[in-house]
Amino acid sequence: MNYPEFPQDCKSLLSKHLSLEVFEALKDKKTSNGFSLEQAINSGVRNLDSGIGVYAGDKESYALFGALLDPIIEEYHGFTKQDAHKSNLNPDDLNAPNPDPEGKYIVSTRIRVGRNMDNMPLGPAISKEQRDHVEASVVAGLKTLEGELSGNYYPLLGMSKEVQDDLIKDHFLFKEGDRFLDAVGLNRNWPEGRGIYHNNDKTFLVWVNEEDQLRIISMQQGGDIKEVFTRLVSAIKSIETKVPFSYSDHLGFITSCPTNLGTAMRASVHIALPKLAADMEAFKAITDKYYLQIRGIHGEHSESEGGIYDISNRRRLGITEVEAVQDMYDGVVALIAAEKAL
Ligand code: ADP
Ligand code: DAR
Repeated sequence: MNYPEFPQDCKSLLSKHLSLEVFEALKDKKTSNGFSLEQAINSGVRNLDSGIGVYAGDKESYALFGALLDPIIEEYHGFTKQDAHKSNLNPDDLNAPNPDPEGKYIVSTRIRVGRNMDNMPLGPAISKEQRDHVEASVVAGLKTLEGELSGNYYPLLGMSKEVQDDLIKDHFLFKEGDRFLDAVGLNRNWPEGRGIYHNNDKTFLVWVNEEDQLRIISMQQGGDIKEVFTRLVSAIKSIETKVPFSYSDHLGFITSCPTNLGTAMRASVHIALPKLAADMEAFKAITDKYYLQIRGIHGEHSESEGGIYDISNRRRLGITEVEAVQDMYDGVVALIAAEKAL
């Protein structure tokens, strides 16, 4: 493999931190699952518009390719090798009365975490047999859930295109054919081994074997962020008794993408801010201040529609789950105040 040349306008953290020295030090290394540097960086090499451009093939990748991943993790999360991750999944510690009880701004709230099975490769390095085993293990665990969390599993294999398209359109199911995931081998054997579990109300959902082996999701209309968080915590605590999660004291919950390490949590609202949207400088000054990320209405790499934005916490590692949700909540309160003032 030759040292990849990135164009001047490439902004990915991969292009910034893959010096020739780091490349030479890592280019011939492979993890015990056979995952190489070339595989880890292929997404950023092929997709020059990547923000990060690198994925891990297993927990071991984070140590073996640390010369490249550590500076990327430090820059994205503000988290150094000396820092230790911490967790707090106690909803009582969240100070978040509904910031929009009249429903004038917040359309819906969604909080998700990524999880991967312990002692298994991550999606980029997993074999078909291992991925099918993960699906079977996770689904067996999900089928024991009770009360509000009880539901059904719907494999992608055999799902009608109409049902699949409706679930995606209504923000419940992951998109297909993501080119960033494709380039690191996360879409191999698609759609086999993939699917979605959800309860009847679709307020609790689990994606199986997309970017991570589990995406545990709580969502509902409106801005009752605390209720969404409380449901998610209850689900995480039930599932973890059935499925062992990959975790490290330093990096928290292990995920395929370094941006999701730690809490692996993204807490978001779909929120209508038409006046602020007319002043993106003021909008971004607030989202920067509260460590927020702005996405479009159909998630990552999508555009806003009708002045509605997906606003979520950007930090995931080195802060607790309560702090991640508090980041989002405090930012949303500030955004609503700014919208009201305009
Ligand atoms: P993630 O990586 O957190 O799963 P994506 O950005 O890929 O998120 O979005 C996944 C899906 O979740 C998309 O359909 C997106 O529209 C939907 N979504 C994200 N946040 C919300 C929200 N607050 N309300 C409703 N749907 C949401
Ligand atoms: N395509 C990757 C995505 C980075 C963060 N989003 C994830 N993991 N879904 C990029 O480098 O832009």
